[in-house]
Amino acid sequence: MAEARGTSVAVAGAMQKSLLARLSSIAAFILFGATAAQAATLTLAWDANPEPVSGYILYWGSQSGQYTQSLDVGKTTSRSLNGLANNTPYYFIVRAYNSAGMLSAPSIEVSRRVGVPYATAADISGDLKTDLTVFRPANGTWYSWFSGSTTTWATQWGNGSDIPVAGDYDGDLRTDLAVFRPANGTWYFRYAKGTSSGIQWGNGLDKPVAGDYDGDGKTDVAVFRPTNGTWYVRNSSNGASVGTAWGNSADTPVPADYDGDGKTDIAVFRPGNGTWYVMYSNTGRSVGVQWGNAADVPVPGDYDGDGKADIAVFRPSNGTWYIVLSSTGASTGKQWGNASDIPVPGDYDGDGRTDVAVFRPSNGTWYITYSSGGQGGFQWGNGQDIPIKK
Ligand SMILES: [Ca+2]
Ligand SMILES: [Ca+2]
Ligand SMILES: [Ca+2]
Ligand SMILES: [Ca+2]
Repeated sequence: MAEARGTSVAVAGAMQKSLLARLSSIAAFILFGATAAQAATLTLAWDANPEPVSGYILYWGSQSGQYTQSLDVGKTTSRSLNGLANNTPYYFIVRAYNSAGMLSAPSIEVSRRVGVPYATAADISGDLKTDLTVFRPANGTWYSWFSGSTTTWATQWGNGSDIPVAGDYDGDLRTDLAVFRPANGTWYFRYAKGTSSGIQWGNGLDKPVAGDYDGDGKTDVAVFRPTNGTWYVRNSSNGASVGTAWGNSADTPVPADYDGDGKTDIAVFRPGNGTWYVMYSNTGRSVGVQWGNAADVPVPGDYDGDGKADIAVFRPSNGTWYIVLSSTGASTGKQWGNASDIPVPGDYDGDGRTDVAVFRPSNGTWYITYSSGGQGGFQWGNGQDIPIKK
């Protein structure tokens, strides 16, 4: 029950606000996501068009921009769709029509994979808000402060030479503590439910790139091997091992769901030419997008809340975030942070949109600017800690 409630809230707020801000003449569009508990059903909702309308038409399909089905839902601003296929991505738009039969321009496209859990990054407590969490190498302890509460929590897991690789490995919508140990190429998991396990995957030269590559709602163990530019993924759904050559030794892996089909896409940022090379999981198509330069830190996230990761960089030299919004293609710049800060994008307010945020080692403070409005500063951690962002 908790899963269904939380997921709905997170997705809904995102769509509404992002659309209201930009598309005043088009129906704003929100989407209440399905979870494993309410499979094959989605509820879509949108704001009334400001001009007089006679009704609205929903369009959807399983490929971005290709809407194979539509439904005239009349003069209403929400609709539940039943009978959608589980483990299938759906892409939606909505248009208004008036008494003359004129159609409004389409809304932005929103997407959701049906019937799988959608965890929030670095959400230890499971309320679908990113929590403030640091891993302290000095004692191998994780310290978390749950967003919007006074609750704090600490658990020892890992040691000083481990790389934290938090994720929702069991698909219960709570982030599990996990470390990758370069010394033996082993991943050690401490699940939110209290159990633990380990698996050997990768070697000491590999970069861990955990993500949900097979789209079952559970984080998959994965490494990028710089020596041969190959990604080695272990699918959580069936244990299969998949190797994909993508990138070279100088690249920074930037896995995220850029096409919004619910599967993490293999992607690299190449500092030498400031180009992002993304392989879309839904179509197999690949693209190269020039965005950023060699000194920038890649910070992909879903800043506009349309279900697709946005290409983005943090530029330390001027403390500015440069983001390309996937919903419109528009780019934005936001000054937030300084050269010594560590960017920690996450959804701290739980509205389904990634918030711009930094961790400042010099004073152990998190500075967050919320997508839903307002800002916050929270002292949590110290200069030797590693802030957790996924
Ligand atoms: Ca998975
Ligand atoms: Ca994808
Ligand atoms: Ca997006
Ligand atoms: Ca947010």
